[in-house]
Amino acid sequence: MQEKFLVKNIFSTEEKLRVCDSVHKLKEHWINRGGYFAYPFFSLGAASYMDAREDQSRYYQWAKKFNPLLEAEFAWLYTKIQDWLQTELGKEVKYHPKQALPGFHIFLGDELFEIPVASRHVDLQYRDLDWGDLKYKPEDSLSFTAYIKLPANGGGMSVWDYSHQDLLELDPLAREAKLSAAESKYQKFQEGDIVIHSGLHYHQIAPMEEPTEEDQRISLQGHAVLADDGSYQLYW
Ligand SMILES: O=C(O)CCC(=O)C(=O)O
Repeated sequence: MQEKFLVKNIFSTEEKLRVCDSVHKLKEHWINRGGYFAYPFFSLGAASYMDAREDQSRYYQWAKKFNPLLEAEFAWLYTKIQDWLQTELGKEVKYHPKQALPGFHIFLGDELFEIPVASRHVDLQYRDLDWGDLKYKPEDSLSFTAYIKLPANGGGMSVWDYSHQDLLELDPLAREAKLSAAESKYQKFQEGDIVIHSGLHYHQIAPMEEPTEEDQRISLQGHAVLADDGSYQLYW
């Protein structure tokens, strides 16, 4: 079965520029995520899929550090996204007070991004977090991305028709083999789009097409769990 995407273009040119300016203003706080090859990939904010994987301490330390910074600079953006999600989802939407606020993925143009360096994954990282007393329905989690700036040749996600459930019984090697053998679909998005999906189909930040040094890919990334009280609780 195919993943369904809800896509709306909600950001004006001024708003996109404002976000980009703010992201660059906070450059000293970008975290280099380029790993061994030091490719120019950064985050602004703590991300559970990278920072809470083995243990939670770095995630919560960074959430404490980055949340006030992000809140001070992007309060208007968080309100806009919260209002939009509430309207689209027909449910109350809250930023969970304990978790990291949705933050930014930042890629600067580099030919290395022509190869798919991002991970192919499903979004199950809520499992790695401490939700305190909150009870939620894991099957109703969702992911959202706001594409603020995209490379000149476009950007989006590679998406596979396989869901987490489809490949659950396979061991990691067999799962990778199955995904590698399968075609993915390049789901292109436009600057200013915000996109909601289940996060439960295998997906990956799509490689860039002939990137130049002028290109940038800046997106706001968040996820949500549906709490038993009927509210979506947002985090990164
Ligand atoms: O930036 C994107 O296109 C998607 C990012 C993503 O899949 C994620 O962070 O879970």
